[in-house]
Amino acid sequence: MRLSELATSQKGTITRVHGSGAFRKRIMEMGFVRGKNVEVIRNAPLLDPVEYRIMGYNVSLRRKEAWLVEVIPGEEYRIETEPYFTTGNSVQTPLNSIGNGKTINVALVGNPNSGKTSLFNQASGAHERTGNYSGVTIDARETTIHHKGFRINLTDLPGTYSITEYTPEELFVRTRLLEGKPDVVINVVDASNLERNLYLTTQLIEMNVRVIIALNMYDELQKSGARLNYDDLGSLMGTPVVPTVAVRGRGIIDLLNRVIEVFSGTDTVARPVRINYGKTVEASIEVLDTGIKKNGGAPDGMPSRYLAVKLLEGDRAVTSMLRSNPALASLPGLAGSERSMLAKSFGEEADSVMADARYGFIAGALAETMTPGKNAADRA
Ligand code: BGO
Repeated sequence: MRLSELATSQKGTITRVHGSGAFRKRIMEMGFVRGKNVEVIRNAPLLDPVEYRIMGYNVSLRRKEAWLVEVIPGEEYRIETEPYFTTGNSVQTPLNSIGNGKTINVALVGNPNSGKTSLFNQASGAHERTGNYSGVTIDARETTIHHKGFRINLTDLPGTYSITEYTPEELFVRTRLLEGKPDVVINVVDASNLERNLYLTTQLIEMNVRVIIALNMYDELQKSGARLNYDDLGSLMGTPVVPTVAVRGRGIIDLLNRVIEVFSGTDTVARPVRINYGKTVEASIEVLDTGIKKNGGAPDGMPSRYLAVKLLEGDRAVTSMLRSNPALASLPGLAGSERSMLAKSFGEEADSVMADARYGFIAGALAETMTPGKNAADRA
């Protein structure tokens, strides 16, 4: 049946997402993927939109959008995640080389409401000055912090759920990361809603940037009774994890210490990891990655695997960037053939399969490191 057919308070398990383009990708990134539980918060007959709860968030969808999501009623129904989504060392060099200077450029990224502003204010308030500057239409705040003999330029980028291309904020964040090449990225995540927040982290991992996770709202996680071995989580994801309670300024100094260690290459946890999409998708990524490398390589030192992944997902910004590059102009066509082949093989679009894989990667990492507390049921 369709999601729009569930009544208020009814729960369901998602089996498939139909539709195409931006809408489908967007809701998949919000967590509407195969196997996830969803609950109807408010569904009044003939009224739009309908409100749902998924992965600890309330999301409103228009009725005709909810009709594109297939569900099985009930939350007992479990769809097992493929077990092969493991990490492996990446063969690619990170976007940024190890630093040896005394100035560190750090970008702050995270979901809205993860506590990014609180963290930025605490970090800057304790130090020297805060300035504002503008992007094209979007503001990013900057501050300079002096810590242990280093000058840390901290830029607060707009809050986003994903780093794709569907909102100006997302594109702004992506461009600032790929072109601005900060030395270190601090990814602020809401510890009380890890599964959803770590989706953005998987995208950062794919960009091959040096990431540190600020495990914010750690107080909320502790209050819920959940237990998390955050050191192990960091090892699995190749990103150091530092618990913080930004509103109280807790953990900020540890975070800055870790920034210096990652920048200097002395951190033992930080390493590039690869999200494994499974044999069939990996073969398509390999075709595109090799195609990019054979034709002069990725522009501006971008990671070729990242571009291959984006091409396979049908990312319009990456597709048009490569089309305008004579050496790489054939790649979007090749990606189209690979996408068709994958759609036949999986019975669903490549971007669905890949969003599934990212959530599988997160689920695998959390299964090994976290014991959920109360209120966990609605996030399953
Ligand atoms: C309100 N722990 C807890 N418990 N809360 C935190 C933490 C933390 O570590 N860090 C931030 N918050 P932003 P974005 C609020 O504003 O920094 C809280 O969007 C309220 N406001 O105080 O704005 C923080 O920049 C009324 O909460 O996040 C803020 O990423 C009642 O998380 C919220 C309760 O933080 C978002 C909270 C009128």
